[in-house]
Order: sequence, then structure tokens, then C-alpha cells
Amino acid sequence: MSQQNGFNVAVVGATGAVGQQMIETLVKQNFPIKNLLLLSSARSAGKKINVSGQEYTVQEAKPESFEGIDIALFSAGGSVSKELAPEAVKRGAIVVDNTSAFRMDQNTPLVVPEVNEADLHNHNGIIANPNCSTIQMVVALQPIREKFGLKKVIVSTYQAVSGAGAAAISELMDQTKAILNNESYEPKILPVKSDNNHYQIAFNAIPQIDKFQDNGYTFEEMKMINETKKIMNLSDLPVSATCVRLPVAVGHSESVYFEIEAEGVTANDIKALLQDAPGVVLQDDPENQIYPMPANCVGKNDVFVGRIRKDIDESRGFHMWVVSDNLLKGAAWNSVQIAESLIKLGLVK
Ligand code: L14
Repeated sequence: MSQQNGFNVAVVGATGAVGQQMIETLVKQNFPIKNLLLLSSARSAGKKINVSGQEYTVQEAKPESFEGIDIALFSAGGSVSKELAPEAVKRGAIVVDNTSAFRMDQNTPLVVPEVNEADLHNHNGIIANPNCSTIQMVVALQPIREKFGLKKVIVSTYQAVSGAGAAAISELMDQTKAILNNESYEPKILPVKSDNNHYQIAFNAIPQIDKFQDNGYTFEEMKMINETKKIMNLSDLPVSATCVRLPVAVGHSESVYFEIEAEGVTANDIKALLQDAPGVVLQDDPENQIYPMPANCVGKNDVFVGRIRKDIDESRGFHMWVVSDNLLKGAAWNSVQIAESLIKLGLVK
């Protein structure tokens, strides 16, 4: 995969669940790459990765690695981004960072191209890729906000284990097998690897994603709340979230309640709007049992929306069900899409 007039691209965290999808997405999108550099922590350095029939050796990410790099996609954890993203920028690269390290930083745009592509113009070298659950929700909310105004959002999520990385997928698989075979197992990763207690995820539901904050919300919930306001540029929008982990490998689902400003809007009006919305696929036909499900969204870039209906009591309230591949639109595809936008807008040196 080498195009003479392409860009030198680095993927940091190349061996991770998201990094793997970043590489696949670059290939699938036929991204204009001159040279591809695969970077990781020292632990994974030396691994070989096949990209379009060519073998790459993963190298340890160091400040000097970014010499000559035009675009760096980071997904190796917040501490790696905090340390190395500024080093990459110093050496002339533009960074798309898929960790929470810079998302709420005032000088860093937080971008979902369908919602706020123009914010890319304000970048200072780093563009933050939002949290996976937030991305798919704002893609569905933005067209509604533009046409009818948005007054309030309350979301409950049903999130796949792959958000917590490749090790969490293995934990779900191995634990499920163990339980079915009447063998013992010891949860080590979920709900949060670095937290004190680990719980069974197979045949379970865990109401904790990321660590608890002092206000009783988890960090994942606060990410959804704060990032939604920033991406949509609605600092006063009331948003609340409850984030739950399910024994699903890939694909986040969300039950979203929202209230609009306009009066007299019907569920069909919302459906008509989402039918033509960028990045959205409407799957809403209750009569024929058509609605989005994670198993059907795996490997697809779109955000799938269905179950759109009016609240029974609140005339300006609606409910919808939003599903997307958390590793793609929630992570790798949104990052590559940001990189494509940067090129289109002439923002890559
Ligand atoms: O903030 O464990 O980008 O599913 C989103 C997925 C943090 C971890 C982020 C998970 C991540 C989260």
C-alpha cells in the first residue's frame, strides 16, 4: 500500500483492537498512504502484521518515531497519547487521538465529521476522536437538532466488551466457554482492568464502564455528557447517561430519550429526517420486526437507528434505539474519516 503522492501515516497502538481496525479501515478506504509505520508499546514491538499482502514489523513508539510522519493515528491509551502526541506534533505531524487525553482540552477540537467538521480548522496539531458511545449518539441527534432543536437528552447504553480492548473480548469468550463446561474462571479485566474488583461478564450485565467519579457517575457516563455538549456546541444542553456493559463482543446499543423544541412533530417526521441523514441507516419497521442489532452492524461504518416513537406523556419527547460498530464509527472509522476531512480541507502540511 504505497502511493507516491500520498502521506506518511503512523498508527500508534497498531496491535490493539482499535489499531487493527484502523489499519483495515485505511486499506478499505484506499487512504492515500506513501509509507505506513506501525507503532506500539515496547511489549508488542517486534510483532509482524500483514497489510495488503505486505509484512510490517511493529516498532516501539518513541518521540523520534514521528520524524517525517504527516498523519499519526493514536489509540494506545491515554498515557501514551499524553506523552507522545505532543512529540509527534513537534515533528510536524497532525495527530488524530482516540483516547480521552485531550478531548475536553479547550485548544483541541473534538470532532465527528457529520456534526462539526468545521471545528477542524481550529486545531493546534491534535484532533481528539470522541468516545465511541458519544459518537454514534450525536450522529443520530444532529439532524434532529438542526431541524427541530434539542432540549434534553437521556441515554442508557448497552455496550460491547471490545471497548475495553482485545483482552476483554478474550475474557468474554473464555469465560463463556468455562461456564458452559462447568469449569472455574477468574475475571481479571472487566469491568475496568485497573479497578479493584473484577466481575463475571458472561451471562451478566455490569453497570460500570470506566472508573467511578466523585459524583456517582462513571467516567464513561461523564464522557458522554461532556463530549456531547462540546461536539454539538450546546454547552447548556441537559444530558444524562447510564452506561452498561453486556456480553456482546462488538457493537454498542443505546436507548436514547430526547426532547425537542418544536411542537407538533411526529415520529414519522423524525424517521423522514433520519432516512436521509449522513452516516445514518434507518432500520425502523416494527410491523416486520425491523430494528438495529449489534450482530448486524459489525464491520459497517454506519450508525443504525430504529424504534423511533413518541413518548406517551411528553409531547416533545421521543425515544430511539441507536446501534453502531464501536470499533469502526466509534473509533477507527471516525479517526480515519477525520484524517480524510483534514486532507480535503487542506489542513495536512
Ligand atoms: O473513552 O471500556 O475512548 O468500553 C471507550 C470505551 C474508554 C473505555 C474511550 C470501554 C474508551 C471504554
